[in-house]
Amino acid sequence: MTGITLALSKGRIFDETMPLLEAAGIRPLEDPESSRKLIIATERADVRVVIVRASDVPTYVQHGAADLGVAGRDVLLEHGGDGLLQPLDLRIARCRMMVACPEGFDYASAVRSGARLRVATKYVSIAREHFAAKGVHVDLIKLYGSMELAPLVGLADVIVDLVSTGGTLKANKLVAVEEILPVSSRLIVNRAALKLRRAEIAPIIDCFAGALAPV
Ligand code: PRT
Ligand code: MG
Repeated sequence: MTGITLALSKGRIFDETMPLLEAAGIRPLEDPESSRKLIIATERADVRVVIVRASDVPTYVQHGAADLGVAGRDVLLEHGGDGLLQPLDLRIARCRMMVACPEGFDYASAVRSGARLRVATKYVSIAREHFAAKGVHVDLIKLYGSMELAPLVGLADVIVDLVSTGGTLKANKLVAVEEILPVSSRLIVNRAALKLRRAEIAPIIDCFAGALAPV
């Protein structure tokens, strides 16, 4: 038996996946926040967890370096789903992908005017698709973080970012003006691994499914 590798990111995904792992009897033996280890053993000798950046989880699973992973819908939409199955919405790390702009900005008129809208975001594919569907011409400006700053210093008219409490927007005098899509994290599985090692991997998926609260 080769064992099963599960890819997780530190922070909210690890924290919110933890109760599901416990319910599935695969509690990690170390906390990635305090341990510097990137490979963490679990209570089950045949299951290990690897700690990677949130946006790298689909890459590890797609290439079979991990059999399973947990990734946000935002990350999956940006990465693309090649070689991946998404059997479960874990309904964790929930937030919303939103368009936001400075408090005084007239978004409705800007969109109606037909002029090009300058959009700063980490989520270029999601933003491109959203504005294309609305028929709005955009100049996309790719950022890797702190999107909230961009409209404040004239880099962009609006941003596309995740919002959960709204506290970050508020602190920067920005307002959400449009929801693009609701986001939660999904269990993802390497398609080939599931086919070849179904007897090992399918029960893990079932454990996650069983650990979810009824809808
Ligand atoms: O942080 P790092 O650069 O390593 O990577 P990451 O930001 O992709 O990872 P992480 O762990 O921060 O987020 C992992 C996943 O959590 C994301 O892919 C989302 O699916 C999900 N998630 C849920 C969120 C949020 N809520 C969230 N609020 N990811 C990010 N945020 C950020 C948001 O971008 C904004 O900067 O939090 C800020 C807004 O929060 P509020 O509460 O002020 O509205
Ligand atoms: Mg983050």
